[in-house]
Parts: sequence; structure tokens; C-alpha cells
Amino acid sequence: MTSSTSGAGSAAWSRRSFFLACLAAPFVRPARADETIVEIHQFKFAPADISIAAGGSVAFVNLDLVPHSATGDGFDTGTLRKDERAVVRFSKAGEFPYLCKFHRHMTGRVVVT
Ligand SMILES: [Cu+2]
Repeated sequence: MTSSTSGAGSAAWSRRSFFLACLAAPFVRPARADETIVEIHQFKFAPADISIAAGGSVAFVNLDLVPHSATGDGFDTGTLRKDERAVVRFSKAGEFPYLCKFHRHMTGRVVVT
């Protein structure tokens, strides 16, 4: 009895799951292999200290209500408002310290190898 409806039921369920997955996608979308995410949250860069391979990118994502930036020698995300992100590509090896130009106690570092 119930087996006759299970097909339709699971189809409806999977449509609903697909719909929910689409809604969730922006939040759970995995980073590209060559992209490292640094979240800006509660006036901190997290993780503040990262190491990437030359040619890789860092996506800075502001989760705070207030604007932030990631500003270093040779790069600047510009002002990032809530939920905005900026991707910075690092092509040369080296150490790239940066800070938030609005809150200079907020610091981080990208080590490119
Ligand atoms: Cu800031």
C-alpha cells in the first residue's frame, strides 16, 4: 500500500531537497581548490595567518555588520560591506601582512610559497 506512493513521495522529497540545496548553496559552496577563504568576523580575520601556493587566491568575506577591508602592500580589497567578498590573487612568493584600513588593530598575514 504505502509502496505505491513512495515513488512520488521520494520524487517530491528530492525536488524539495534540491530547492533547499539551491538556497544553501551560497553558504556551503566549497572553495575552489586554489582559493582560500578568510572570514572577517567580530573584528578579526579568521584565519588570520594563512599559507598558500603562488598563483593561489584568497577570498576575503566580511560577515560583520560594519565595513572592513584587507589592505596590504600591493593589494587592497577596498571597502567590504556585510556579506561582500573580494578575491585577491597572489602570484609571487613572499609574506604579505595586511590590516583593515578602518580598524588598524585588525591584522593578518598571507604567506605565499
Ligand atoms: Cu575593520
